[in-house]
Amino acid sequence: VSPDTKIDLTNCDREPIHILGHVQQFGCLIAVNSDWLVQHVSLNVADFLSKDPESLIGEPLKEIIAPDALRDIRSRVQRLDGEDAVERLFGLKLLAGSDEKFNGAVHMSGQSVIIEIEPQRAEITSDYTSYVRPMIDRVRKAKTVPELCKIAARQMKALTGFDRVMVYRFGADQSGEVIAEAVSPNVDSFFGLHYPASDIPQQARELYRRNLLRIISNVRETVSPIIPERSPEGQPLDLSMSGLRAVSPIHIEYLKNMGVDASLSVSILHRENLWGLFACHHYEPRVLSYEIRSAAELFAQLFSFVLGQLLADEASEHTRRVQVLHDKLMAQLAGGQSVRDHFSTIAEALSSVIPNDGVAAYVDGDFVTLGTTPTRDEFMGIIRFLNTTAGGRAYATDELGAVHPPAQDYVDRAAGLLAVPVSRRPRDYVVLFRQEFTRKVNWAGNPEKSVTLGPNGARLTPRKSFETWQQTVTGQSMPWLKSEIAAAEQLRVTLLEVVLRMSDEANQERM
Ligand code: BLA
Repeated sequence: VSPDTKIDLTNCDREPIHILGHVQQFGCLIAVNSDWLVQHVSLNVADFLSKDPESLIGEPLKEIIAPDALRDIRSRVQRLDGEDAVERLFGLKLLAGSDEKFNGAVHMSGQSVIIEIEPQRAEITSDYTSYVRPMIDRVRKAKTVPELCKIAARQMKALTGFDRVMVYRFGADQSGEVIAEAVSPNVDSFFGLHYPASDIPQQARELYRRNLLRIISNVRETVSPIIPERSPEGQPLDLSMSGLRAVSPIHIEYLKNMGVDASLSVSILHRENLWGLFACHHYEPRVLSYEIRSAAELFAQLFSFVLGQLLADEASEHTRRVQVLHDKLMAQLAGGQSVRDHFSTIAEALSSVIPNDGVAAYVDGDFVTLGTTPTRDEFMGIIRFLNTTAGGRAYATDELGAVHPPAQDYVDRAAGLLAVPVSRRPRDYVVLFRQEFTRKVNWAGNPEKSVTLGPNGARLTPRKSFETWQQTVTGQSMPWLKSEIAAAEQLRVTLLEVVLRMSDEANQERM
């Protein structure tokens, strides 16, 4: 980074973490080309296979490992299915004439086959799936998302033996919160703490959607370089799907600053998106056997399904309640009166599915309210704002003052609104209001100072202090949930029908 380069957090997003060219020491890597000639090895093959790394480059793989093992590896490569597929091998006898067993993984990286090898560390069965069934039986009993995450954190802790297992959930702004945690005795809690988006940069999140598990077994070890650094075509080896990949030095520094010696994280996906992570810390170096890592990954995948089901159940229950409400409203509002006459019915109906502090409506020049709302004059200002913004659909903001500055003067009455247009042209609205809700957010360190300049000048370093930093958020209401906005949109259609019917009837009476 040159001194005049602007240092900002987007620099983090540009670190090419998939081609950093090193593996961790708990295993070694061999990459071969389509002729099964060795293209790259990590220098630590010497420790595992007792071979001189330099001498292996260009050699046929069959000269290096035992025939049976090679046959197993080749058949797994044939089984690879799809771009990011990885096949696992357990109990390989790689060395001719030796009974020593290894575990391995194979995957494609461009035209190369990457073979990752580590000693078999567990005496236990290679049937890692057998660990997972009882874990899933436990989590399936949960009725709510927080309960589910709490049980899952405990199960994950029992499986991996990490000192701290957290369920870390991403928010809409990509910052995150620890929503469940299981810790060893004498380990302080991070429950409820928030972390800024920049702690996990964009390219890392993208990678974690493809490769679900990463372990950093010892933040203090010297990682092993892959030789040669580049292929004959001049390309570094893409380690996106590797399990041994040594991670970004910036992140290593972050973990050291946190006082962590080993880290494990497993992705939690919801509809292809990264919903959160199991984030785990250990206060000593920790190498997990490949079986346990595989079980942790499978557990997280099944957990994601259970989570998806709970979230879908919650959403469909809401939709069902709104449907009931629709039917009820259509029946109740059949008569020929005006919206004013029915306002309390409408307001109460809306409030039964979308909690609020007040409801106001402006229909055909009529202004009616219930509960805590802005005044008529303030409301007319809001209407003008909505006419340029809402675009005919339900519109929500939890910080009206940020988009409509006059509202800063009445946050005590309306800090957030959810507006439902009830005529085809912009003009008439039913609006739900929420008052200011002052809340405290506990951050792990000041989020505005998530990086500092390092001792060597213009180099980004993660923050040193994770001491709780309390932010007081003002000027905002409780946020409108996605399901609430969806309900409002569903009810907009109902109200539109009702309003049209009323004005039809009114017109007929006039004729
Ligand atoms: C990666 N950052 C990560 C990862 C986690 C976090 C979980 C995934 C790797 C792992 O499993 O350890 C962050 N860890 C957390 C958080 C908690 C936790 C939030 O336990 C909360 C409890 N990090 C910074 C800054 C930069 C940065 C300023 O703070 C960039 C300048 C970078 N973080 C960074 C990078 C990675 C990362 C580059 C990717 C590491 C890799 O996979 O190579």
